[in-house]
Amino acid sequence: MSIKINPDRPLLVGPEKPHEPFPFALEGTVVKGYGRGSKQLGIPTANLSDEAIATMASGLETGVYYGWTQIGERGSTVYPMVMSLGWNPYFKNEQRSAEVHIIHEFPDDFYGISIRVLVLGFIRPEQNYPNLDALITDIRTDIEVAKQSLARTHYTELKEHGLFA
Ligand code: ADP
Ligand code: RBF
Ligand code: MG
Repeated sequence: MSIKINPDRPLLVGPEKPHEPFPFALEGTVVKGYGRGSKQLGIPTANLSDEAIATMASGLETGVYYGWTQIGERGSTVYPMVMSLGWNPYFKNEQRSAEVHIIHEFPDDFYGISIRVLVLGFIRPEQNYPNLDALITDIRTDIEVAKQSLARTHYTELKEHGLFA
């Protein structure tokens, strides 16, 4: 597993304060995906149910986003996240998917649980890659982008958004 990040990419992405269509809120359920997130990439992704994908398809382009997320009960801990919305060209998926990597280590899986996502910024379009290592390097970089970009005041304060209360 590679832990490289791409030194040529900026780590601060988006304006000082989120603006339309952000913050973009969605709720759904964690469903079974294709079973290759954690195994192949070392980056597990909570795949969202079709209703949540439909909500987003109406308001967001495909691509990679950052924001905050919460699983299970309202009022519980809010974590930073990166989300891929799209067709996963590297794996040649035929259906649109939305996958959230929560930037936190969990001891167990949480399939079937409710998930709330507040999308705050666009990072980049989806890309195809020559190999898996290149994909992982870009996802590792996305995680750094999310951490740095969310550390700004107008992003941090949105952890208290009504979606999570
Ligand atoms: P699948 O293809 O079924 O989505 P993954 O390999 O992508 O399988 O693993 C995703 C599952 O791992 C999630 O549904 C969740 O239950 C669990 N998981 C554990 N830690 C995390 C995390 N930090 N972010 C997202 N999912 C996690
Ligand atoms: N898949 C792609 O084919 N191209 C991408 O650019 C891409 N970017 C991603 C960015 C993030 C932050 C995450 C979590 C996933 C991304 N994926 C991308 C999806 C990846 O292929 C997916 O996690 C695997 O299909 C495993 O489920
Ligand atoms: Mg997954």
